[in-house]
Amino acid sequence: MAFPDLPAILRERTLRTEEIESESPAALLRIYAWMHLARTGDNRILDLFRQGFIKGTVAGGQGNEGLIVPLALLADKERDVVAFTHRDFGGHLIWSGHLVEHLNQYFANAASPTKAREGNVHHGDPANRSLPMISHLGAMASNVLGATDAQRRLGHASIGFALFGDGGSSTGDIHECFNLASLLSLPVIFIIENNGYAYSTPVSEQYAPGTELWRRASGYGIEALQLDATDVIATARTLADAIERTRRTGRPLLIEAKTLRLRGHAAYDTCDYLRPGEADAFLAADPLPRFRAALLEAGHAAALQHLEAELDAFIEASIRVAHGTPRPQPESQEFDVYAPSAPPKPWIPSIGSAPESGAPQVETLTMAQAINRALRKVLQERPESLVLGQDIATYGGAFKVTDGLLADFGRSRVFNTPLAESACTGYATGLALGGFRPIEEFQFADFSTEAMTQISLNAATYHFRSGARVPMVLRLPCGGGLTFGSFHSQELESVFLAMPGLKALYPSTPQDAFNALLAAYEDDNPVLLFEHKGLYRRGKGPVTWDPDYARIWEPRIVRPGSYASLVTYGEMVHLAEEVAAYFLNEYEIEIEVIDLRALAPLRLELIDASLARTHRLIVLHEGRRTHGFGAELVSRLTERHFFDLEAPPLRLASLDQPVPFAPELEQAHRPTRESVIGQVADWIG
Ligand SMILES: Cc1ncc(C[n+]2csc(CCOP(=O)(O)OP(=O)(O)O)c2C)c(N)n1
Ligand SMILES: [Mg+2]
Repeated sequence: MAFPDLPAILRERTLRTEEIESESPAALLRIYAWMHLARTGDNRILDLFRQGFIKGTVAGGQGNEGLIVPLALLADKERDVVAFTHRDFGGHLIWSGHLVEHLNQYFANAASPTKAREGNVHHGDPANRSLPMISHLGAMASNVLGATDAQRRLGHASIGFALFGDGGSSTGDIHECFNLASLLSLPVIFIIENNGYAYSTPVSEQYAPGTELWRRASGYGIEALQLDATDVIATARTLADAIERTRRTGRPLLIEAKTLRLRGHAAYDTCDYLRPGEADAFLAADPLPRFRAALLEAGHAAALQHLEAELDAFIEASIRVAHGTPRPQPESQEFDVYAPSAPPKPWIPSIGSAPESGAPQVETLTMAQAINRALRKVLQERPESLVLGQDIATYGGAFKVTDGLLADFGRSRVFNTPLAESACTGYATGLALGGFRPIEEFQFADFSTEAMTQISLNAATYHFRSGARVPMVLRLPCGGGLTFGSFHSQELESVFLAMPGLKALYPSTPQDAFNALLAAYEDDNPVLLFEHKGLYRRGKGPVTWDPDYARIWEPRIVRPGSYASLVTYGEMVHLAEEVAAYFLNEYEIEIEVIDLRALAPLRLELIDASLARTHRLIVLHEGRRTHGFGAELVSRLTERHFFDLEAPPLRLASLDQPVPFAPELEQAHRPTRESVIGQVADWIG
């Protein structure tokens, strides 16, 4: 069905500063029209939810139109960045798309912007820099920071709008973002939609009485102001000025907007926590009828009547179209958890920074040096690459893996981040959405848990829920055996890979590490690159230009054998080789050692072929046994080879406890040459 024609008044989606300064009637009627559309749309969505046509729940923006409509009209939709909240239906309507497309989202129709994979207001338009929300409050602000920075780096005079509520203002991410935006001097307007409540929690239980949210900004070196978003014209003037100022200064700004939430938290909210008379006071302050009354007073009765009738007919016609739009078909659902990667661009066939002239260049490097070389190559040959992380610039990183990169590539491309893993990962995600390809170093893999939401819920799900790509590499120095204790030694692959959408590589040699960085870099998804700290300087190995570097996504036979297939990865590959050598020398038993290399997506064909020869499976890894990655490997392989196996699979891993500190304790905790030999010998029987 064709989309209903847009009423003439909705064809304009902008508001110029001069128009609001002069209070031009056309501009005021335009603002009113979009407010009316948003309000009536929200109300009709609530009706449709109550009638059972819309599922889940709906959280409306009734009462917030006085803020979001002028803001979205004033924003430059061709270059600015925004992340709307669940109160900002009006903002979505103005930013892009036809009402039917937005309704498709609520109906969860096949043609919805999220392909019906997300409901309610969880859509956006990432191609036009409207970044979709996830439920986790506060999580989108850092994406706005990154995408705004990306726009600025591309030479656009863009600004970003990071919206969140009074409740969201308490999240750690928001505080991290205030600091990050100020530190990096990013032109982002933080807008707190302070409607007095977070679900049922009044602001008196959200932050200390006597404090005010906008005053927080001064501690971060950010200018701030407060506005009353129930006064539409004053709000529009203040916003126009704030936008112009932010575009000019390039500095962040915080606006605390006093706004309203007229229909409670969401469709199911009983609102019985409100104080007596409070609901009436909200209704009395409602910006829409007040603005309408002012327009009537100014003599626009006929125009209002006409536009309301036209808009209401448009809304009903759009609802009819959305209603008749096909439902999603499970059988036709594309399985696009991962973004398909674009065909790789050619690299200069060299491991160095200079084009190679003749014979293949082979150098003997540690793994740390090999990764440094790969980073250098990426920075040299890919202008959209950025390297960021704690202490990675002047200092060269805790493990010196980024040594010298700052000197050669400059601080705009190789830069330190503050100690804020969550916001910095969200910021990197925003950079990736904006056309850059960040490589973020976590000082230790352990600290990536600080960015759990950003990695596994936000970045990892981006493509599935919006179609946008998040190409970024998260470098994770991991693993134990170095007496670093429980918070600097963990293996976190099974924690992250329990969530869909992430890819993961775990190289065990300098050559593989070099290849892995290139392969991870050119993938269009977030890729976890596990780097075992014990391997960084554990001897050297040959590194050369390998045209088949992308084979790193498949396992490799390290050592052939006929008796059993031992599947492992990371530092344990080297231990497995020693164990296999022992069994060959002592018992003439040949164990085939397979280095998995890619933990996600799993490619098991080579292991299938190995098991078809050996009929015996050993899985070895350094992470804990319970819920460890071996559980997945053993069950998948057993499902495929159950009737062929001649012995129960053997699963070797660390103990089910935190990684202990003392060398004696840690030695007993992790698989060692002796413990693995003992367990394999018992298993052979
Ligand atoms: C991190 C996080 N914790 C809890 C929730 C559950 N939750 C959803 S909305 C909401 C209240 C939000 O209040 P506020 O930020 O003031 O926004 P408002 O709904 O008032 O616009 C809560 C607690 C969530 N979405 N995210
Ligand atoms: Mg609130």
